[in-house]
Amino acid sequence: MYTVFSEKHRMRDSCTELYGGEFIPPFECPARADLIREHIDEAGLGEVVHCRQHGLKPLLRVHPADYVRFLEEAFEEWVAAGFHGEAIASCWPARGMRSEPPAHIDGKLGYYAFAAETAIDEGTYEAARAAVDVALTAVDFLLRGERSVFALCRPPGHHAARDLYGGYCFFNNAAIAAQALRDRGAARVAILDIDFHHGNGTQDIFYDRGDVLFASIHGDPAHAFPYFSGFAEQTGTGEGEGATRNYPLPPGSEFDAWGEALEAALRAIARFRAEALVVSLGTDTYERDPIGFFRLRREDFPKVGRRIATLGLPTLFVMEGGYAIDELAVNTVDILGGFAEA
Ligand code: SP5
Ligand code: ZN
Repeated sequence: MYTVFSEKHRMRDSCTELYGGEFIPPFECPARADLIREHIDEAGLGEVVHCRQHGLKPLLRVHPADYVRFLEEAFEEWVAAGFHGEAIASCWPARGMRSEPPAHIDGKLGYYAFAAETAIDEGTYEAARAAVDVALTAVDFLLRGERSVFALCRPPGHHAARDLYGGYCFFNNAAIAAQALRDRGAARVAILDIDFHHGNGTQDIFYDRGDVLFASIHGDPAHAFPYFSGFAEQTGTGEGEGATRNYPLPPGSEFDAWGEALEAALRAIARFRAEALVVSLGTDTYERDPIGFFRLRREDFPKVGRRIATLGLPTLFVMEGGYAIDELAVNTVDILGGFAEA
């Protein structure tokens, strides 16, 4: 399996995450992608290729221009406003207030953010753009006839909606890839999101569409970030009715329950007659992940890859979360290896 990678991910190197009332070094850090990159060679998964630039056009199929410009200029505006730390939202257009972007950067951050844990720093925009190029280069490989490709995206993307960032995500790499597959000939595309967290951004982007199925297995929003999205009753709207499938699971869920949800998601994808599959691949489902509450074990991850392979679809794996830094690379590459050997 080919992997697409960009060193530019390292430009996303914020030093603050708001967690439990403290500022801590972010869970979502450059070492994550570098360790996975190294382990791909150790495990012999296949060749690693650099991404190619794809420009803004395929990105603008998902995110509006005002949002892209905001992310491009946010840190500079923040510094120009006289602030000394990283750019963090602190005031939102909550219930009953007017939802329009104001002129001041402090307000703009609240307008475009849905969560405060994610700080914007100097290199964030460039790294996030490179992650999109990684995903789009992987699409090129898939359309050239590869059975599967791994887009080693960082920063991740599945929490980003059309004009919302948060949950460590800025551009929705998986959604942009799915839209590119649609635009380049696939009649129906399925997105399987196996990150521990609900892919609220991806769900929102495709919620009213019948041509892109979104299926997600995640921590029950009653107990897990992003709290306000990912309910089993959310099944899509209009043309998209039935094309969103959520499988929330309670704290402590192990592979028996998780694997059953996976089988249900795979059946939904098979019934949908997708022509291509995008997997939002997070390994924060691991029992020792510091922010997830599922209990998948090391030996479960190859099984996950093997089960996904039973669909027999051209498959694009897009990296999302996973924060148990010592085992992240092994678990992630084990899913890919399980798929490749099936
Ligand atoms: C891509 C991805 O995995 N994003 C996750 C963003 C989660 N950010 C909020 C984390 C809040 C964690 N609270 C967990 C308490 C653990 N004891
Ligand atoms: Zn996650």
